Amino acid sequence: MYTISKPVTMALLLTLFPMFPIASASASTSASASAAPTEATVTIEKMTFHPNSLTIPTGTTVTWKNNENGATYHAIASDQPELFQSPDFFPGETWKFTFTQPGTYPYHCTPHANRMKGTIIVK
Ligand SMILES: [Cu+2]
Repeated sequence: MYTISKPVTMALLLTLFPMFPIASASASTSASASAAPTEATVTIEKMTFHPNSLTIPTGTTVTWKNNENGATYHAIASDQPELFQSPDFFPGETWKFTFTQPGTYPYHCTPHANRMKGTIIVK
C-alpha cells in the first residue's frame, strides 16, 4: 500500500507545486501590462513647482494644481514649442497632460517664464 501511495503523492506534489509560481508569475505579468494609467501631481505654490523635477513612467498623466493664495494664475508650456500648452488656470484649478513618449521635458509657466521652470522626466 505505502509503496504505491507514496509515488502517487510525490507525483501529485510535483504536478501541483510548480503551478503556484507559474500562476503568480503570469498574474503579475498581466497586472503590470494592464495596469491603470499612472497619475502624478505637481503643485504650484508661491511661484514654484513642487516637485520642480518629476520622474514618471511612460503613460503617466501629470496634473498641475494651482495652490496659490489669492488670484495668481499660471499656465504650463513645454520649452519645446507646440508640445503642450495649458490655458491660464487659477487657484483651485488644475490642468492635465499625459506623457506617452519617454524623454526629458523642460517646461515653464507662460506668464512667469523667467522664474517658474520645471522638468518632467519620462522613463
Ligand atoms: Cu506662473
